[in-house]
Amino acid sequence: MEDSVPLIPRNFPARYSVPTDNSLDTLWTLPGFDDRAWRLGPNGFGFDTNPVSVFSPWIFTDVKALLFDAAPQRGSLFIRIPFEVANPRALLNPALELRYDDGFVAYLNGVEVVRQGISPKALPSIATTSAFGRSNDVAILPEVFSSLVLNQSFRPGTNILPIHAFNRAPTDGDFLIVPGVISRHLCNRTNAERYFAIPSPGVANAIGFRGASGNLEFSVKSRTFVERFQLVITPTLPAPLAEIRFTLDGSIPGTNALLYTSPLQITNSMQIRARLIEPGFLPGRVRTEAFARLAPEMLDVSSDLPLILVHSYGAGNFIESQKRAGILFVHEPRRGRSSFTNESDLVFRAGLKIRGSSSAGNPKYNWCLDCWDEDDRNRELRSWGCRPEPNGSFTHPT
Ligand SMILES: [Ca+2]
Repeated sequence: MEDSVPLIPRNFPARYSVPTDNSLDTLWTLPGFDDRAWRLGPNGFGFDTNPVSVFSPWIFTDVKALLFDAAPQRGSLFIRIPFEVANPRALLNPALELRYDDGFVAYLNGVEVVRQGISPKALPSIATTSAFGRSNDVAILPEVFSSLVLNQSFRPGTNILPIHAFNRAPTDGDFLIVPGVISRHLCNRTNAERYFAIPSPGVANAIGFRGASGNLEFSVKSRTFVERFQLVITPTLPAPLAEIRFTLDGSIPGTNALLYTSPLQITNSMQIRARLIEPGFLPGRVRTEAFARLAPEMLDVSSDLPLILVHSYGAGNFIESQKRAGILFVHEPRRGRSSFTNESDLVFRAGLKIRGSSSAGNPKYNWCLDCWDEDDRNRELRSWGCRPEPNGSFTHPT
């Protein structure tokens, strides 16, 4: 059962434009963009040259002159619709609701929230056309899109819904875009399992997620290296609508983290934390892989003891007062000698701090370390004698 409330009144006036070049880039999607020079017309944009039009009941601003009749013909229309939200946290199951023919990219306050008819990684431009043509009977049915990134992009006060709508081709004889935002009372009369991002004891569940996004595969696992290389990150299972988001500063990647669009060139020491984010699903598991570039003087280092390389990846020096995340690369002896140029026998995340009081000022101080999982929680790493409790300690060899 669904009972939806529109946040944008029917035929509400919207700004629209047909840019003739790409100089606006994504600036026009930002809330502060000055759109006063754009045309103003009631929401419900399109045209239809078919003898019998199924779009006409939905068209309140005819844009045939700007698109189909223009020379050259054009297939992209940019729209900005303002609407008010008093308290985003009080919004009940917000969603976008669109009638469209044939594709679009929708933003909310500058953040892309959903796209249709264009591949996930393509950069939209004024020349963008929809990868598929929709049947007109289907195009007039409202389609509802909800996602975590949409929920997180509302703001109190005036919100801006920018839509880049595009046709199957500039020569295509029909076009429709009717964007809206709704909030919904939902009642799931089902025993199907659902997953929830935020616990809500005492109040109704939100619509829930069908599950979590999938996992990621890295083409190269954590290791030391000398020569630069290329790193490819792919979903373990096909996920055409998913995004791979990643960070390089050790933080957990969220929906605003860097968007992975092409292989990464690894030229220096870096730590990559990535996760898959699929619309309608909880974000996937975080995966961390770390790479340590060996300085020339480290190439010839060898020992009859295990060698351990510790890197904080920009988190600064380890201190006494609290544990900081680092990555440990463990190199066991092979044929009696260990070397950093061998493949690492063990690489893991850990929280490290300087241990002891009197010895802490020594040039070679002791460390206290916990093996950490992706959420900085202690975990057991039996193969290295690293237990959740008590803290492992780590004495500098002399
Ligand atoms: Ca069309």
